[in-house]
Amino acid sequence: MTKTPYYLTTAITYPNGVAHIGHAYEYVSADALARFKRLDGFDVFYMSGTDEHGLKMQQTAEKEGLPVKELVDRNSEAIREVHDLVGSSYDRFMRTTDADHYAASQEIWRRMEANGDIYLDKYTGWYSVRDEAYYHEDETELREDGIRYSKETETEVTWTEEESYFFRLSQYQDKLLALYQAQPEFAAPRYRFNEVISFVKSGLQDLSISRTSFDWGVPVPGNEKHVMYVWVDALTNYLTGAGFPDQNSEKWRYWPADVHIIGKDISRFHAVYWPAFLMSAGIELPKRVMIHGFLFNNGVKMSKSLGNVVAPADWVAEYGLDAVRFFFLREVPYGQDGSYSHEAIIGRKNSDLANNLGNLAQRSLSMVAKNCDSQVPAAGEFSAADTALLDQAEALLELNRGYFEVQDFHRALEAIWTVLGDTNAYFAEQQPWVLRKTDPERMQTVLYVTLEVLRRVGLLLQPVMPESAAKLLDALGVSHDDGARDFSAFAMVLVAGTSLPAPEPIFPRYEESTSDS
Ligand code: ME8
Repeated sequence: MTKTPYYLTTAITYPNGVAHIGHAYEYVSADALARFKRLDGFDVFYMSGTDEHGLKMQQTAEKEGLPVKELVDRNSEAIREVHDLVGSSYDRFMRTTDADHYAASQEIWRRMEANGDIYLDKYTGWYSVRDEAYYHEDETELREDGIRYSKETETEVTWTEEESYFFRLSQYQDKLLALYQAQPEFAAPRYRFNEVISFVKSGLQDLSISRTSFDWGVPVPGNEKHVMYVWVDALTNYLTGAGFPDQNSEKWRYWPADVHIIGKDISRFHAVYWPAFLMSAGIELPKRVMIHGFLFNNGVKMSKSLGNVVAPADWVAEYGLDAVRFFFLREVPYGQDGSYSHEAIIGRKNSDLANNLGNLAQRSLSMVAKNCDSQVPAAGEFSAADTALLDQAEALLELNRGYFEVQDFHRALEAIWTVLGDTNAYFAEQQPWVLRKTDPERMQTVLYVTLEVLRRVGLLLQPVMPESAAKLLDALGVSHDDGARDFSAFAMVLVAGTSLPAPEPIFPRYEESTSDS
C-alpha cells in the first residue's frame, strides 16, 4: 500500500547568530509532529534549514570581518547542530545557498512575471534590516534618540531609495480574502489568523521585491543588477524542497505542504505574501500555516542585551533532552506565548515524568520481576475497572491523532496524563501488593492491565520523548520488529509469558545540587 505523503516545514532560521531556545522550541514541535506522522504510517518529509541571503547577513559578515559565505557556512552548521542536539529528525536541511534553490526562486519569479504581476519602479520608504521588512511611515515612529523605529517590532528602520521590482500585491486582496473565507483553517490559531485577515482587509499595497544596493541574494532573472528581496527567495525554499520546478521529481508528491510551522512574528509573510506569490505563479497553496507563540524567560523577552538568551545545549545538559522536549510541548498551549523558568521545568520533570509515569512503571515492573518470574503476566477475566481503563488507553490513539492534526500538542499530552492519573488511582485501589498474598491470579491481571496501559502510553510518547519512550517499550518487552512500535501496534496487546529485562528507572527526578558553587 502506498503511504500518504505528509510535508511539514519549520521556518528557516537566519544564520546571523546562533539558534536559541525559541528556535529549538520550533524544531522540537515540528519534529514531534513529523515523528507522530511517521509512526502513523505517513510518507513524511520534514524540512528545516537556514535563510542565508539579504542585507542583514551581509552586514553581519561585514561586522565580523568575514566573507559572507564563510559566515553563513559557519552559522548554518551551528544551527544544524542544534537540530541534532534536540533530536530534530529533519529529512532535508535546506540552505538557501543550495544550487537547486536558486533555480526554484528564479522560476517562481519568471512565473509571477509571466502572469503580469511584476513591474519595475522606484522604492522610497523605510526598511528594517533586522526584520528584513518594509514599513509605511505610519508604522514607524521617530524616538528621542533621533532614530526611527518600527512600532510593531521596535527595530531601527532606514530610509531607502532605489530602483526596485514590485509585485502587484494590491491585486490579491479579494483573492486572499476569498481564500480565508473558503479555508477557515488556512492559518491557526484563530486569533492570530484574525490579525492577518484584518491586515488584508485594511488594504494591500504593491510589494518591493528586489534590491540593487547590495548583491548577496538570488539574481533576478533577466536583470542581474537586482537581487531578489530575501523573503521572496526564503519562502520559495518550501517549493525547492518539493523538487520545484521539476514536477516530475519524485519529491513533487509532497506539494502542497500540509503545514508550515512558524512563529507569530512572521505570520504576515506566510499567510499573505506567500499565498499571493503562489496564486500568481499558478501553484497550489499550502494547506495550513500554524503560528506558534514566543517563549519568554520568566515572562521577559530574550535579548542579547539583557543576557538572558538560553542556549539549548545548556538546558539539555541540565535537565536531559526528553524532559526539555516534554516541557516545550506540555507546558504551553501551542499557539500561545509561554514562559519558562527553572522551577517550571523541574515541576514537569519531577511531577509528570518522575512521579506519575516513572513511579508507576517502576512499581509495576518491579512487582512483575519479583512475582511473575520477569515475564508479562497472564490476565484472567477482566473486571469492569480493568476494561474501563484498557478502553481509555485504547482511545488515546484517536484522541492524539485529532490533537496532532491541529498541532494541539499540550492537549495530546494532557489526555495521556489523564489516563496515567487514572492508572495510578487504579493501582492504588487494586493493591496488587495485597493481592499477592490473597489472590495471586487477580494480582497478575492487575499487573497485566497496568503494563498494557503503559505500552500504549509508551507508543504514543515516542514522538515527544523518543529516547525515554524507547526505554519504556524495552522494559515492557516490546519487540523492535513487525511494526510492534508504530501505531498499528494499537491493534496488538502484550503477550503473556514474554520475558522482561530487569527494571531500571527511566524517568529520574531532578535533584537540586546542594553545593553553593
Ligand atoms: O524569521 N520563541 O528567521 P528567525 C519562539 N528567516 N519562537 C521564536 C522565538 C522565540 N523567542 N524567536 C524566534 C526568520 N522564533 C526568517 C524565516 S521562513 C521562510 C523565513 C521563531 O531566525 C520565529 O518566529 O528570525 C521563526 O518562526 C523562527 O524562530 C526563525 O526565526
